[in-house]
Amino acid sequence: MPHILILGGDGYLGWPTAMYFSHRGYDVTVVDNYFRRNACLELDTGMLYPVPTLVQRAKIWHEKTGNEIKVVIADLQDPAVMRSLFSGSIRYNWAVNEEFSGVPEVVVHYAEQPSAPYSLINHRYANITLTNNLLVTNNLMFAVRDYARDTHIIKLGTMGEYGTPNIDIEEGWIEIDHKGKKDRFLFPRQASSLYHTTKIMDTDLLWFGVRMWNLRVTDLMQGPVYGIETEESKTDDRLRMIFNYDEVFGTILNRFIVQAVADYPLTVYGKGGQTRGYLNISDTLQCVHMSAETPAQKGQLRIFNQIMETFSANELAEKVQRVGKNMGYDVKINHIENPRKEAEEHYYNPTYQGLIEIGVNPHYLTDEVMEGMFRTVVKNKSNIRTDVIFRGIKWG
Ligand code: USQ
Repeated sequence: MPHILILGGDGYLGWPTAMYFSHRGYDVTVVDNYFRRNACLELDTGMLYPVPTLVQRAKIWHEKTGNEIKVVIADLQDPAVMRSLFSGSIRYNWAVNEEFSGVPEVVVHYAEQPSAPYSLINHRYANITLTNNLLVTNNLMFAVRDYARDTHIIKLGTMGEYGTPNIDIEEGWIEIDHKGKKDRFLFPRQASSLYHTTKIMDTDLLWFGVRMWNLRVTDLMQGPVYGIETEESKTDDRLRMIFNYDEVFGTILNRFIVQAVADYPLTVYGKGGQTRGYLNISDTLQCVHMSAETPAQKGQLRIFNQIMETFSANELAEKVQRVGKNMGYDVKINHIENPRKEAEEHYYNPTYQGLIEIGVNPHYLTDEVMEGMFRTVVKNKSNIRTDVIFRGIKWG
């Protein structure tokens, strides 16, 4: 059984990824310091439903499937913690078999502060974002360099690294012909928040590690994710992922569906022409899985744009309104002053073929998918707190 290490295993994507790989026969270890849960408590963001701790979920998963997901609760900003995961001196907070699973063949790096608004609340939150994201990435790079040079690093990047340039967005790289000579460079990046800036810096750190020490890295430039369940989470309510609908940690479509159910007018920021590439959470798992199954070469930084289709904020609002109407909800759309500093009308034409070429089978945002999300949200309607939906964290 290949051993996969999932950093940030408690989060919206981390826990479903852990179950997905465990279900497919991988030996899984997850690490988390509960950053997301603590930040949600500190900022009073609310969640759609309570989620058992990581240790509790690993126990429930084991009871139901017989599969073990080993759990480490620790802060990966501490280099000693990161190194222990590769050297074998690791201490598990929960494991059936306490023996070290061996140097991981694959490590998936989700252990980051993932919210653009959080990174711009004020100077303190900007610093937390920068320190956490850059230190964890650097600690990972050095641990792999020192103990596990063959280990394939799959790091979650973001489409927001590219911003919204007025040219087509390539998959990570661009060939530049300059004064009669050609070379290949990372595609120009221009982040739309400090969080996105840390993701650019992560990419640059790992690109350095690839060139210096022949590391093997896949960087997945992911767009905003939507969805509230996966094949594995559906089997037991206690195995569901953390789900946020607040301004800080909720992503647009997840927020809009909750807003529709709560009879809260959809919060389209500004003109609503902001276009992004989106994907279903089940496709995130597929993309990470296919990347793990086809590792990058030694000395290769492989970059994929991890999106399945593009929509503007207006298009998403209209879809939610239409599907909501069919289900008996009178969904209103409200264009509110944009708290962010971003282009509200722009060209957007990214390439996203690479993941399909390695075997990912895309799922699209159909009415059925949205109806399923509505149904799950309705079941938890009594937990929705309308006071956390909009707080107006300003970029400016
Ligand atoms: N938006 C609204 N109304 C809302 C929320 C968002 O109009 O109530 C707009 C935003 O202004 C933005 C777009 O929808 O133009 C997407 O916003 P989002 O909050 O869904 O996503 P974002 O802040 O960009 O960040 C999310 C994840 C982040 C990931 C990123 C991918 O939180 O971890 O990296 O999506 S991307 O957007 O491609 O950079």
